[in-house]
Amino acid sequence: MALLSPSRRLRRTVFSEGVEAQGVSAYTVYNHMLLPTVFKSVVEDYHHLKQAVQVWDVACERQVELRGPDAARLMQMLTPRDLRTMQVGQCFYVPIVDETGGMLNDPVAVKLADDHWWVSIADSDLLYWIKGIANGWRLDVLIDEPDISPLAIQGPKADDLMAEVFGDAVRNIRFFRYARLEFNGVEMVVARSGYSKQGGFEVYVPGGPVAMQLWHALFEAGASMDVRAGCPNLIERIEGGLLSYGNDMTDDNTPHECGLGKFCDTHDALGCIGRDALLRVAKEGPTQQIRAIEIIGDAVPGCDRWWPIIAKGKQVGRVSSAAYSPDFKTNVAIGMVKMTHWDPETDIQVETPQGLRDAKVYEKFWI
Ligand code: THG
Repeated sequence: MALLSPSRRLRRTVFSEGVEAQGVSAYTVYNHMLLPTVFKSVVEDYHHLKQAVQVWDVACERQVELRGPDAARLMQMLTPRDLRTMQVGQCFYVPIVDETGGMLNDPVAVKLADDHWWVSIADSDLLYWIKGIANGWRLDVLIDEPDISPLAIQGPKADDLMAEVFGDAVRNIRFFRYARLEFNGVEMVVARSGYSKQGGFEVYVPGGPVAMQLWHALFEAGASMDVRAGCPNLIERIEGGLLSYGNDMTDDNTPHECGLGKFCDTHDALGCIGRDALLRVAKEGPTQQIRAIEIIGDAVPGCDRWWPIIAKGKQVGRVSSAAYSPDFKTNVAIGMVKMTHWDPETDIQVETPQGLRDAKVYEKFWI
């Protein structure tokens, strides 16, 4: 593939100089911003993530900030997930749907106060939808993109590394909760979360010199732990069934099709946009759903377009992400499969660029 031309529109991050010094070898574009995808190789990065600890520049997970008396009401209008039990100090994975029940994004919502929220977005321009809703409903809330950049610390040694830099308090942070901790006199939100199944944290880092100071402090403290710069790993995230908005689902899909029905509460009058549409799909059930797919045989190439899923000569779905897994010694994939073929262990075929391959559908992912 040809190179991408850098420009002001393709935003660098507050950590980009650190990422480049650590030898990033490939980027993708996410929320109009650089997101590293490879350092040594996807396979080397994968093994290292599972045995040590990595520091990830995920600044591209931009925050949409809601601030003001109507912030909580607006947040509940945006998602079918019931937020009534959510406390300050918690993070929730929340589907965001439009009026037809189509997925617009699958962010992490961070409740800073009743009248102050961050929506940590996946790759779609959600700011405009949120501003449109707030203005259309004349809500008393300010919406913007603050100068906050998530930095993820992921891997089995993440607790030890973070304890060196932020103190032992990090060890007591529970999954999808956060604490406010200081680094160099600057308070930061530190959450136990992240886009891997290896455990770890996300620090919501304010802009300015403190961002690169934190980057350097993590590498100094982690020298004995073999800390490296890393990034969300394609193989590991498929093994873990972590969905990627724009790849595995789009606004053509409902949360139920994405296996996110458990995050939808349509019984109550929560006032969520798209409730009527979701009520219908919840009642009738989806006719296709995200599944784990094993593609048997040699390593498949990268998946940069849908690969049709075929059974008895007919299309019954499509694969959207695929990679060879060194640990499971097979090709792991994510696909959308029609209900006629979504039962575990159903035999199917996948039309890869290298031809038709035997494959199997599973309900559960690998990790
Ligand atoms: N962290 C933060 N922001 C993000 C992401 C993140 N924004 C973009 C993108 N990732 C959003 N998508 C996801 C997808 C999965 C998860 C988080 C964000 C995730 N899922 C867990 C799982 O499936 O095991 C837990 C879900 C739950 O039970 O609540 O973590 O990674 N800040």
